[in-house]
Amino acid sequence: MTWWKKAVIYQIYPRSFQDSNGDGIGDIPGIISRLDYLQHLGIRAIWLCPVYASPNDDNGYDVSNYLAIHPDFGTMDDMDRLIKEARKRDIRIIMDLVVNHSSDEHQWFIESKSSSDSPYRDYYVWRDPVDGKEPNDLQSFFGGSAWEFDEDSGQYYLHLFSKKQPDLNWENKDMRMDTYDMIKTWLDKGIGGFRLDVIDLIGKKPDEKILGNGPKMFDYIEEMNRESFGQYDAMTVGEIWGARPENAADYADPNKDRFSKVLMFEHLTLDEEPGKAKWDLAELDFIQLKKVFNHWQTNMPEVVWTGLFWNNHDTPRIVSRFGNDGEYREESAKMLAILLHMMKGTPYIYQGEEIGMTNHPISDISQARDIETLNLYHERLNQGYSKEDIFRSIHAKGRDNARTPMQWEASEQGGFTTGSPWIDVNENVTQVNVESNLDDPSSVFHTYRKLIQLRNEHLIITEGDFELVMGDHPQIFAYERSYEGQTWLVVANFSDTVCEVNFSENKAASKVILSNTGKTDYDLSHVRLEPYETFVVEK
Ligand code: ISL
Ligand code: CA
Repeated sequence: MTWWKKAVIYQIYPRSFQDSNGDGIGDIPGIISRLDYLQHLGIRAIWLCPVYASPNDDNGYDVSNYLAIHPDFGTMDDMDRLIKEARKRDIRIIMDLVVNHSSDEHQWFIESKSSSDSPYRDYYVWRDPVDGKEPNDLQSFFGGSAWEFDEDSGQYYLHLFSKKQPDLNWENKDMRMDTYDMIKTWLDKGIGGFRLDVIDLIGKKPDEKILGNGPKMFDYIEEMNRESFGQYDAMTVGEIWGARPENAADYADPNKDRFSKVLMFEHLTLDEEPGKAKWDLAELDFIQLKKVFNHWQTNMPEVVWTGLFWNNHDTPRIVSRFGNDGEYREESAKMLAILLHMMKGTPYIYQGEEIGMTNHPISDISQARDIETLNLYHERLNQGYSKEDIFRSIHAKGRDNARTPMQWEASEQGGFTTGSPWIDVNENVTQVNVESNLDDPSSVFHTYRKLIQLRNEHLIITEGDFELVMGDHPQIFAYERSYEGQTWLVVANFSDTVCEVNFSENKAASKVILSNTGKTDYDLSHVRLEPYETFVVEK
């Protein structure tokens, strides 16, 4: 079996993981110093968010040199050391590849902008004005027009994200070949693969307002595979919000030489008003949540592998979002862990999730760091929204929630830095931290660790069939996995009230594999579940 089918992957947001030199910014030496911790947890790969040279308009997702390390994070020697030290612990480094756009400070863009005759002009998307205005009304994902005017040449360039993130023109063959060379340089260093940022946008046709899944996207992905990572033992995973079981094989059929797997995003779109922005909050539809997981688990084509996750650096903390970050923080964090890690696919853990870190509601906009949140705040103020409304959205969905420093110990800066951190540490660091999790065998951390061990030991988790149970129940999330005559039943009370259920089987469970209460026997004909109580039994 390919290594990444059994593996659990850990995502690191380097600015917020571990500072080693007191400047308040997490760095690569800091990550190296925590590799033993990650090995103890049991993960087999790290997805490392961007550490490349960058003016940090979007915290590294605006790359000014793909082959240089940002001095905030260290040096290329530090990076080589990280790759080597991780390998010693059987951990691979998955780099974040941001090639839909670069920074406007990348040499290519500087050349491109310098003259309409530059050989690099066509590396980006330039268009003439229409009636003295933007070529069309395409909007940037971070607000405002996606077109920025350049006085010198009298043309506009496209930026689907901030204006400091000009979109690369994938129709240009030289640009593509330069990009493949860069990819190979990284693979030659011994990294384990790539997570490809917004890769569904590279086939865009801005004149026709086609963004995701443009007509040539699959040609580019195939070419990229053939010309770069396909020549290596590399795991590749695309960030494709629109992937569904129906089209997943287009992205990740191993016979088609595209990506290794697709990430599941659909479950993270269920608490917003359909067709509106993520900021337009709606109550989670629990029945729909179960339906969506069921659909992915049962209708995914046999050859396609799924990446499973609850949260990342762009989304709220899952315990605050779908769990309960007050009275039942630990119970619900463990419930969410068990539900996801007992499914088929490769689970990703976002840093801090393994200790049940929560959202961090800010009280003043001066505490915000993220460009998306800052733009939203000003845009909605101008549109007449009340501050109260805007903060409600930011508290629920702002990306800084996930970007507060990792909470290592119960001190003021949580062991993250000896200096002053670039973004505030969550005040709950005194209760929520790694140190206390390690000491307590029933902690959230130890639940994650146990789940990883189980995945290593039992093929039923990676290979077994999935069947949703009690799909219409308003509180219970339950499913069965079965493999070679064996059946495991996973049952969770996805609510903060006690719940009683009877499974038709008229017998006590034979064996408890795991529970978030420490209880070791359940009578399936009559189960009483405390809030968020969750267990896995072999039937
Ligand atoms: O965070 C989001 C919220 O509204 C997403 O829409 C996000 O912009 C989208 O998932 C793309 O994300 C990726 O590319 C962005 C970068 O800001 C994100 O951090 C990255 O994960 C641009 O490179
Ligand atoms: Ca530092």
